[in-house]
Amino acid sequence: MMTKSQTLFERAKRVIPGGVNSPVRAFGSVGMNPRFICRGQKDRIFDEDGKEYIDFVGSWGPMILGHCHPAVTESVEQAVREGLSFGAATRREVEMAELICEMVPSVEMVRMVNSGTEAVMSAIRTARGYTGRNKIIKFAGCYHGHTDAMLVKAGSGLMTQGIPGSAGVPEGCTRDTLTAIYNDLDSVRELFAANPGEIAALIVEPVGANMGVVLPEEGFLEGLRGICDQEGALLIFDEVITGFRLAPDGAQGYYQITPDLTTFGKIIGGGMPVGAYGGRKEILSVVAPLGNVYQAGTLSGNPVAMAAGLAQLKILKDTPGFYDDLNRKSDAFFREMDRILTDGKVPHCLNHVGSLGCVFFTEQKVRDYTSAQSSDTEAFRSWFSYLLERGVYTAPSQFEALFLSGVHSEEDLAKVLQVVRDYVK
Ligand code: KE4
Repeated sequence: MMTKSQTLFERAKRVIPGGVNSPVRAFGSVGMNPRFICRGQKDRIFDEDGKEYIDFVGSWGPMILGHCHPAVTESVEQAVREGLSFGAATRREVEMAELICEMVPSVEMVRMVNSGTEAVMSAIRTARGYTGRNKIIKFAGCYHGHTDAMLVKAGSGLMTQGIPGSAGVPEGCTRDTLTAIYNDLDSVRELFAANPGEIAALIVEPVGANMGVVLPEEGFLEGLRGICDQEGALLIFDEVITGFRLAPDGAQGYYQITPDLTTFGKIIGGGMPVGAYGGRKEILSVVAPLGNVYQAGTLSGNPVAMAAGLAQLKILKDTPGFYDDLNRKSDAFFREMDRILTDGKVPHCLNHVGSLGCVFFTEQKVRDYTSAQSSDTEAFRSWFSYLLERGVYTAPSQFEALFLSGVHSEEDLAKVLQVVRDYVK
């Protein structure tokens, strides 16, 4: 007898490539069928067969307040009743832009788009338009969405499937994309030396979260800031994951490094399709209609999406101690998980910062794309399925992150740690 999820998956595969609208959802690398989720509530999600899970994916980052937060739901309901979309200027877009500029000091001006991919694509075009240069440096293992120029040694689903590049991307689209090694400043200096005066920008995930979680080592982010200043290139922080997650002002606040441009997504939409890119006024002034770098979008700044994002960001900004509590709770959780795996003599490397974490099954310290790839994906597969069968829903790929939210209860986290103890046994 097929489960409802299996029946839906068979139907989906007939009409959607791979049966999913994003490869990371396919459960391919863990050799299982995806669970079709029908609803969520706080830190729980429920599948079509009535199974309940403690959710550590949280829609890959957006659900930092958990599912169906009443204030977010109410704000969306209100907006929906006024009209879904006008393609005209609206009040909520101004409020959203003002709120992002207030919460992230390095952002003086910001443009809304519909996804993190669009935010990165637009930020890169802006950097090229502002500097008049073409080349871009990215890091192996970092994922910046699926815009052509970024599909070079990318992380996330490409790393999971072992396709560092993508078919359908002509050489001309990636000719100007240079790849450096995360946590290796010399590899960045070499690229600048080999391409003097040609590099428009360097884009980095200030915490790598698409090759599993890889932390910036002491001096790495500061080093990037210094090199970009020296070379007249823009430093772009891709904070689609870390933005409004590590701190109100994201990784740039957490690590106290000021980028020239920042890309956002996920949390700023509260679960609705939203991306944004912003930075210094003089840089954003090149963007049409103010300047001659063109970027547009039918649903950019959509009032319903803004309503969801505004409600979520306001709670994050106005809840006293939200980040201290979330980061303290998460730190304790990951440290205890690490201790259980160490005591159980499970070869692993657990990287975590704030409410982001990842368990690699390797003896190595994971600090870049190569060391991340040393993880035993078979061991990961057994870990993943053991947890899933016991109601713990984590990313179905070694090269993704675990996300905690403000509503993951101490009781639920204790339950998960007990499952990990049982796993180790
Ligand atoms: P979207 O286009 O998926 O909204 O954002 C692209 C993106 C850009 N930058 C960073 C640092 C990102 O992590 C992402 C998207 N992250 C993946 C999960 N690792 C999204 C999940 C998916 O592709 O379905």
